[in-house]
Amino acid sequence: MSSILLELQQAVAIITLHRPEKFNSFNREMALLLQKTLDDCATDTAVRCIYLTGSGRAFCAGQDLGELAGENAPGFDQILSEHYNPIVQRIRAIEKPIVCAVNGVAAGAGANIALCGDVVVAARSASFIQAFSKIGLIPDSGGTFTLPRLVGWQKASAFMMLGDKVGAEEAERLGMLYKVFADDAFTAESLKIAHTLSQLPTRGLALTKQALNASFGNSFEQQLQVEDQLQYTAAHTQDYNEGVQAFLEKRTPVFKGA
Ligand code: LHQ
Repeated sequence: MSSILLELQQAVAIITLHRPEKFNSFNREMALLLQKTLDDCATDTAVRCIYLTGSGRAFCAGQDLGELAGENAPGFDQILSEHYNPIVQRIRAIEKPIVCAVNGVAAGAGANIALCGDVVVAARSASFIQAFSKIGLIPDSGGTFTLPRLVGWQKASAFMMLGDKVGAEEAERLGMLYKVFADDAFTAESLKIAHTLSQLPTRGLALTKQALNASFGNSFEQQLQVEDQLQYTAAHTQDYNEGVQAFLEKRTPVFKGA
C-alpha cells in the first residue's frame, strides 16, 4: 500500500501520511510522494482545501531513522534540499488553505511540517517534540523560523534544546496551534474546518496567505504596500462580487473559488 493516501471529499483533499508501523516517519519515497501529491492538489481545480493528517497513533515522527542506517540511505546533502525543504515550501506556497490535523505525536521534521500549516489543529492526546537535539541534529523543516514566531524566542529555544514533549493543550495555550479537539471528535471537527475553508473565497484566502508569508520579512510600510497590491487583486475576483452582492441581498453567498 502507498505511504501517502489521497481522498477527495467534496472540495477537500485529504492527504494521509501512511506508514503507521513507523509512526508515519519519512523515507525518501514518502517524502517525494508527498511533494507530488501536494502538487497534484495544487493544480486540481476541484480541490479548494488540503487536509494533512497521519494514520494510526502518530501524525509523523520525522525522518525514518532506520532508513539512514540502511544501504540505500539518502545522503545528508539530499535530505533537506530534496525531501523536507520542498515539502514546507509547498505548504507555504500553495494557493489554497492547508489544514494540518495533528492526530497524534508529531516529532522532528513531522512537528515542523505540521506547524507551517495555515490552520493547525490537534487531538487532545497529540504532542509536539523537537526531537532533533536528542540525536545531535538541529531543528529543520523551517522550525527555527516558525516556532519562535509562534511561541516566542525563549520557549522555542528551550523546546529545541531540551526536546520537551509539548502536549496539545499547552501547544494551544502557547499559540502553536488553532484549536484542540477531544480525541473521539477530532476527525469530524477538524474536517469540518477544512470543509468550511473549502467553501470560502479561495483566491482571497490564497492572497491572505501570500500577505502573511510576506509579513515576516517586511517593515510596516512595506507590508502596507503588499496589502494594497493584494487587495486590488482580491477586489477583482468573482467571489468578491458575490460576497458583496449576497450581503446586500441578505442571502448566503455561494463562492466559486475564482
Ligand atoms: C520510528 C520513528 C522514526 C523510524 C518512531 N524512525 N521508526 C533531518 C536531517 C537529516 C537526517 C535526519 O532527519 C532529519 C529530520 C528529522 O526528522 S530528525 C528527527 C527524527 N525523529 C526522531 O528522532 C523521533 C524518533 N522517535 C521518537 O522519539 C519516538 O518514537 C516518539 C517520541 C515519536 C514516539 O514515542 P512512543 O510513543 O514511545 O513510540 P515508540 O518509540 O515506541 O515508536 C513506535 C514505533 O514507531 C516503534 O516501532 P516498533 O517496531 O518498535 O514498534 C518505533 O521504532 C517507530 N518509530 N519514530 N523516526
